[in-house]
Amino acid sequence: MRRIFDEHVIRKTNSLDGAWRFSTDPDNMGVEKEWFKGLPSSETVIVPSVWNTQLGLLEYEGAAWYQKRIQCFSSELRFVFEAVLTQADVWLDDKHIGSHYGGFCPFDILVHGVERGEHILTVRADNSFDEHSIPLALTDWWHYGGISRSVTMEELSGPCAIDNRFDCELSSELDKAVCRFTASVYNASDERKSSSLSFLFDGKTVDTKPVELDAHESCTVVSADFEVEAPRLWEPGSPELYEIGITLDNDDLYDRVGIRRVEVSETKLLLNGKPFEVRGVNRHEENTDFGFAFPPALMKRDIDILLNMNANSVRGSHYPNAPIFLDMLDEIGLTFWSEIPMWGNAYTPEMLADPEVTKRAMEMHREMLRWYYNHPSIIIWGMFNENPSQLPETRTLAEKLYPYLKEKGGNRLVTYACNKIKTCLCMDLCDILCINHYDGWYSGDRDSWKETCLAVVKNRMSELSVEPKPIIMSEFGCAAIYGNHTFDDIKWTEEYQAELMEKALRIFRDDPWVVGYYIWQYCDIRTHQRTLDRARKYNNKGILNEYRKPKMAYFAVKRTYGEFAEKGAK
Ligand code: ADA
Repeated sequence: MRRIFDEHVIRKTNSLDGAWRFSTDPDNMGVEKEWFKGLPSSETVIVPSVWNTQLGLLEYEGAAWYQKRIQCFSSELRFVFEAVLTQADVWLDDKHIGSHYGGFCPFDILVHGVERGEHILTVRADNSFDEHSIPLALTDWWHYGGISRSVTMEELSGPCAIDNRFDCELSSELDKAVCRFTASVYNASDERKSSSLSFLFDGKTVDTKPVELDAHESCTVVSADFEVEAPRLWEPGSPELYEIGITLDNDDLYDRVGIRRVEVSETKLLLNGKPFEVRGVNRHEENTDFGFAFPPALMKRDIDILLNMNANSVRGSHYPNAPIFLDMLDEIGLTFWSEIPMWGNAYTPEMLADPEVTKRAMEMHREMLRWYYNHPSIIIWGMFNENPSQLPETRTLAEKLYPYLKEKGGNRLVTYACNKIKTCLCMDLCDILCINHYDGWYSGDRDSWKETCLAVVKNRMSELSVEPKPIIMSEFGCAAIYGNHTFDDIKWTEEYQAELMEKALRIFRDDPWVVGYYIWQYCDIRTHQRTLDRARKYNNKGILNEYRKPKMAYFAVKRTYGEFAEKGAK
């Protein structure tokens, strides 16, 4: 995968980014016509990218095919796709080798018995919707398609490490951590093979275990627990990372982890035992010129902007972000909320009760944990955003997701973004209550938050007999068109937006239950013409425009966050 460090030193990895041949398939005839044997067009595109940024394809929705000649020097291959929107089917020559649903999580495909030499790799990407889609056709972002993140081919041999999960529990005094690894090992060979597997932590071998596997068999190996005395803790301001690794006779896998503890205590949020105030932004990993194929250099620029505005957290609204962005956050010390793209009110009771929708939601969460588990920056898992949580069907879904994420998600808080503050049925199924509310825009005014939002939320909690818990204001804001100024106090202007942000933040900070804020939103984003009638076909609630030019609200938030940071968490 594309990381900011080398995942492998021994294993041979080849980037398949770069030029691929490309054909759209508007009549959906590629499978029948066996396009994996050769595409009808000789057009070239650069992967990663989304097809919508090609002239003429902005609104193209459906299937498109990508094809590339590859050279293999090993008969055992692993292809890692970091993201294909949304349904992917993959062929090696004329053999279908795998498929995957969900546009924002990596997936891998193991292939064995490949003849050395030249082959054709083909990917069919399809971003059309069906009745079980996650997300549904109604979204407040552009519906891009294509191979939007990097592709890698790895050459495997013998037993090799495919996944590596690191767990640790800190003592109550935070002066000792008990840690363990869980590795999944695959025998990429046609014979029974044995190997010696070593777990490395901070440059030292902490355990070694023999593994013996039949041809193409997998197993899970758990290290013995080991102790880290006086661990250097990960937190914003001192993002201490440890290098970890797994080595086998002929293979290796490296990662970086942090030791930290996030928890709630009554209405407080604690990071490493100290109150933590979330000064956050909602950020779509989207750019007008690149869509969801967001270049790492621009990620770094976004991080510089976030640090400049005194933020300490990002909500990856509304889908898992690129792994390399998470690497950057781990390293720089910004916290992150990761969620699946289950978005909005359009889910009907029938859809929510449909076992296929539940299956897809569960699978997306399982994948998010698989690929993102080791990132210390992730302190929150989000189950869904603005699902109709007044419906018993949403509650039934949350009853499945919440315990799953608590049990399997490591030391993280689990939540969902709620906008049904009067009628929500799920307020007990989260560690921290996250509220999306738009006073001063869709309802209320810029001063009304206490009565129209905070009091209502607390009242609903007491109606449901839910014990007090911390509240995060997970979305609030209003649209302002970049450069639209006024002497009058009117919506859509930079002045109105700046005042709303500052007023809202101060009201929230005064409430003892509110421990954090994610402004909606970091920057303007393209949004779909078909679904929402938004000015310029953009969601204009960014405090930056789509080219990251600051509006007045940016400076208001920077000033207010800076003041909060100076005063320290409540
Ligand atoms: C919701 C939603 C966001 C965005 C926002 C808005 O809260 O979660 O994705 O659509 O509303 O701008 O109205």
